[in-house]
Amino acid sequence: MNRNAVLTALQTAVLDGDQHETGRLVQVALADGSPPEKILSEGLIPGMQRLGELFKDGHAFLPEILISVRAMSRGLDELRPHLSGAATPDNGTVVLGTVEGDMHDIGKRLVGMLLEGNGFAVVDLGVDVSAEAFTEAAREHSADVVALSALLTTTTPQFRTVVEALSVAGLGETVKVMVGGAPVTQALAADVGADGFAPDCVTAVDEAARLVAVRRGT
Ligand code: B1M
Repeated sequence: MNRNAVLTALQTAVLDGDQHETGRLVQVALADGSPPEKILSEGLIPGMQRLGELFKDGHAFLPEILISVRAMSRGLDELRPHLSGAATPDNGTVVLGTVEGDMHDIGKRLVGMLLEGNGFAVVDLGVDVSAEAFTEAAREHSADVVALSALLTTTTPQFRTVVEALSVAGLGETVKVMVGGAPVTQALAADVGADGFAPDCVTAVDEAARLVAVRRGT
């Protein structure tokens, strides 16, 4: 199989929810010399996106999604050491999490992995994270950026809650807030008072770097 065929097969393995094949194909792609970012953006993510479309159109259901999530997680576990290996975490500290009421974590994990791989120290608080927990972690870790993910239109209002909690805690002027997730737009980010927005995990790295530079005045 050539490199592109491996990536196409990887999409299918995620879509089919075949966790063993997903793990195996990530190893094959790495051994073939495909860059980890390419395995992510042309193998794993399109498989999950295709499933999302099928779900939206009523051709896939929650059980299929859960099985594919397991396969995707297996692929991410194989990829993680290769995305995070080289860099030293001195580009800034990011406190990351999915907001309260929201259990979606795949996109957030991708953002965290790419930030780590690009030299940021990442404190991942997980999913369903309260504004208080974000604020405490930002203070405890002297965060440069608090990065908030939301996948539900019903949970995006939590962005504003976190922005306000940081402000009340006296961190509003120092800590920068970045938001993202499938239903999030630049306009929404501005509306909730966030400092930054990224539409995908690759752009999130550039946006975090921009916010750290603004915060540090560099
Ligand atoms: Co849910 N779900 N889900 N779900 N789910 C969506 C989001 C939905 C769009 C499906 C649909 O109806 N078409 C819909 C939301 C509708 C809306 O509000 N607009 C939905 C719903 C309704 C629900 C439930 C309410 C279903 C129910 O129970 N009736 C329920 C809610 C549970 C809860 O959170 N309280 C629910 C549950 C679940 C599962 C548990 C089954 C599972 C999540 C498992 C897990 O994450 N561990 C799940 C999944 C998998 C999905 C879909 C199919 C796929 C999401 C995903 O992982 N995408 C999704 C449909 C879809 O998105 N098309 C759907 C792949 C991932 C790589 O993309 O997360 O967008 P994404 O991340 C991207 C960017 O958005 C960005 O970078 C990533 C990569 O480039 N990004 C950031 C993400 N965070 C960022 C942060 C940043 C910057 C960029 O800076 C901080």
